Amino acid sequence: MNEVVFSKAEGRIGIIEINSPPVNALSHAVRDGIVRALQTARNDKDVEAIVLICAGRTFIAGADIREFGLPPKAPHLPEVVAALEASPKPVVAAIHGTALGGGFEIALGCHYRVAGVAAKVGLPEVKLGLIPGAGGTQRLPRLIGVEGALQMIMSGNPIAAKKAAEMGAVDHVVLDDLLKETIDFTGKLLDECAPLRRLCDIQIDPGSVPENYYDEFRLANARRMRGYFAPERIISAVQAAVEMNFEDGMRRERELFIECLHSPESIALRHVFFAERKAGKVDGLTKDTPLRDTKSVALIGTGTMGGGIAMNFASKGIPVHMVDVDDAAIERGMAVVRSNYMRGVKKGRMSEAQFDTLMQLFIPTTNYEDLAGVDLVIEAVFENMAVKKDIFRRLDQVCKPGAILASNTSTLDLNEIAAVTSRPQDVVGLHFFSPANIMRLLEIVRGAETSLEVLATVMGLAKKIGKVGVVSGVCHGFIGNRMLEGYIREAGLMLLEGAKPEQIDRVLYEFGMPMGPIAMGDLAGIDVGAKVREERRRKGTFPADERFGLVADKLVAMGRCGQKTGAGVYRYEEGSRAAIPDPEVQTLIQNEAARLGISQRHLSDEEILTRCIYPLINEGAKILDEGIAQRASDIDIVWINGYGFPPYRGGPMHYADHVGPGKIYEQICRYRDTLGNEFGYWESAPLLEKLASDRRKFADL
Ligand code: 3H9
Repeated sequence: MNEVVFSKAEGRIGIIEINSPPVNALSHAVRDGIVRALQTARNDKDVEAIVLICAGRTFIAGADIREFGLPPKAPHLPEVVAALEASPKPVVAAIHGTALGGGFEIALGCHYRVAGVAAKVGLPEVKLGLIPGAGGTQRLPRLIGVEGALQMIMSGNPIAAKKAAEMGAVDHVVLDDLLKETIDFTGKLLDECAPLRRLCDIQIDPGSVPENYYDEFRLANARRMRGYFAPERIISAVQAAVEMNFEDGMRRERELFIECLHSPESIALRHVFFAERKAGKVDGLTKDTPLRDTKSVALIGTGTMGGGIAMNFASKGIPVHMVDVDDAAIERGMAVVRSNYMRGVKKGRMSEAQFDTLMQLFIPTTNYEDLAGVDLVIEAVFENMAVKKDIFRRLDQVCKPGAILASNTSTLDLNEIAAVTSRPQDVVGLHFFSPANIMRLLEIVRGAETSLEVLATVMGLAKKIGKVGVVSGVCHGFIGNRMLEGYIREAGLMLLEGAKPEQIDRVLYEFGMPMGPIAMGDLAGIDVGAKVREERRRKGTFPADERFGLVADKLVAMGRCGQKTGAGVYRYEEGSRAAIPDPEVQTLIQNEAARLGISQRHLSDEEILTRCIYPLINEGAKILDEGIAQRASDIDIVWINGYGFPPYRGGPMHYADHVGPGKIYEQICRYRDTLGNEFGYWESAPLLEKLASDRRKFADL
C-alpha cells in the first residue's frame, strides 16, 4: 500500500483504487502502488479476482507528462501493464471519466474493461508528438483490429463508451454505480470460469491487412501528418504488431517511442500542452475571485463576425440578442448563422429538431432598450473608434449595473472606449478570430480598469464555449496582430527586392504555416490591411516608408482585393481557391522596384524565413517586456490558435528558444547592418539582447 494506491476486498473480489488527483496520472508513486497492490491481491488467498478503479474525476489520464525528460524510475509503465496482464487472477478495469494514453494502456493490460456510460477511452499520445509507449500500439490492434486501432491512435481523439463497446475496446457499459456493477460483472466472470483474456496472446493474421493498406493510409492522412514526427512512427509500430510476435513488437514500440520522446516536435507539443493550461492562470485571479452571471448575451453588429461569435453562445444553450441597425442587417447575420448550423445538419452532426431549438435562442432586435437585462454585451461592429464609442455610451445608459461590456476590437485602444462609460471596470476586450465559431483563440484584453471579477468571468466563459482564452494588455493590435505586422511587412518588402510570391509562400508553408503570408493576405482580403495602413497614415502613426504595403495598396487600387474579387497578388479561376501566379503582378512589382531604385536580386529560402519569423519573435519579446503578455508561452498559444503557427514548433517564443535567442539576436543585428534600419524595423528588443548576452531562454523568464 502507498499514499496514492489503496487495496481492499469485498468478498472474493479485491479492489485496487488509485487516488492521485487531479487526473490519476501514472507518476512513479502510482506505478509502484499498482504493482504492490497487485502483489497483495495475488497473495491474498480469499481474493479470486481484482477490480482496478480510480477515485476523483477520472480514470487514469495517462503517463505523468511532467516526468518525461527526468531519469526513468522502475517500475516502468510497460512493466506495470505486463504485471496486470500476467496476473493469474482476472483483473477488470472500471473506467469513468477518461482513460487516456497510459491509462487506457493499463486498461488494455487488464483482462476485461467495464466503463461508465459517460466515460471515454483513447490514445492521445500523437497530440504530444508521441506514440503510445506501454503496449497501446501492440494490444489495441489485437483487440479491435488494425484499421480501428490505427485510426484511433492517429487521430488521438477519445471515443465514447458505447462506441468503444461497439468496436470491442470495452466489454460492458454500465449506467449507474460503476464499482458495484463492475464487481457484479467480475463475479459473473468467476462463476462462468471465463478465461483470462490476455491480448498479448493474440496473433494478428498478416493476411487480414489489405495490400498497400499502409501506403493508402499515409496518403489519406498526408495533410494531418505534414511536419509531424510521430505519425509515421505510429504506422511503423502498428505494422510491427501485425508482422512481429508480441515481444518483438513491444521492443519496436519502445524504440519508436524513445525516438519520439526526444524529438523537437514532441518537446514543442508538450510545451503547448502545459502552455495552454498556464494561460488560464492570470496574475491577480484566485479560485475565490467572484464570478458574474453570463446567462444571456447580446451581440451588437450581426455581420459574419458577430454571427460567428453569437454561435459560440447559442451552441452552449445561452440565448443571444442579435442587435443591428435594421432588420435587413440582422437578417444578413442570421442567414450566416443558419447556413453554418445547416451544414452541421447536412453532415449529420445535428438533427433538424436540435437546429430548430438552437435557432430559437437568437433574439433579433434593433432596440437597445431590450438589452436592459442582459449579462454580457459584445460589440462587434467595424473598426471605427467614433462608432464604437457611440455604442458604448448607449450601452452605459441601458445596461443593468454589473453587466459586462465587451468589445471585439482587434486593434483599437480599449481604455479609450472604456472611458466613455461610467463603468470602465466592467469593460473588457473579447477579440475573437475569424471564423469566430471555429477558431479556438480568444484574446481577452484587460483594460487599465477592468475588474478582476470581469476578467475571471470571461476567462471562465472562454473555457465554457471551448475557446482558449489568453489575456493581453492594451496596445495597438494586442498580442497577435501587433506581431503580425512585421511578418507581413517583410513579405511585402521582399516582393519588391525580387522574391516571387510563390517562393515566399512555399517557404512559410514548408515551415509549417497553413499558408504563406501572401496567400493569407489574398484569403483575408488585402484591402483590410490597406485600410488599417490608411487609417494609421492619417493618424501619423505609420512609418513614412513608401515601400511598406506598396504592392498590396497598388493592387487594391486596381480592384484586386484577393480571393473575393477573383484576384489579389495571385489570380483565381471562377469558383476555385487555387492561387495562380500572375505575370501582370510581376511586372507591376518590377516597375515599382525600378521606380524606387531597388535592384532586384535572388533571395534565399533562409533569408525569407528569417525575415518573416524573426521580426515576429522580436516583437513578441517587446510585448513580454512591456507586460502586454504575462508570459512567453501565452504568446505561443495566441500564435498557434489564432494564426496557425505550427504546434509542433511550439509557437514563436518556444521556436526562438529552440533556435537560440543569441542566434536570433545576431541575425537581427546583421539585417540592421545590411538592410538598413531607417524605420526601426531591425531594432532588437532589449529583452532579446539581454537573453542573448545572458545565454538564457524565454522559458527561463
Ligand atoms: C502517455 O500516456 C504515454 C504513454 O503511452 C507511454 C508512457 C511510457 N500528466 O486539462 P486539465 C494536469 S502520454 C501530468 O486542466 P480537464 C494538467 O496539467 C499522456 N499532468 O483538466 C492540469 O494541471 P494544473 C497521454 C496532467 O478536466 C490538471 O492535470 N495522456 C496530465 O480540462 C488538470 O488538467 C494525455 O495526453 C498528465 N497526463 O481535462 C491526456 N493530464 O491544474 C492529457 C492532466 O496544474 N490530459 N494533467 O494546470 C488531458 O487531456 C486532460 O487533462 C484531461 C482532463 C482530459 C484528462
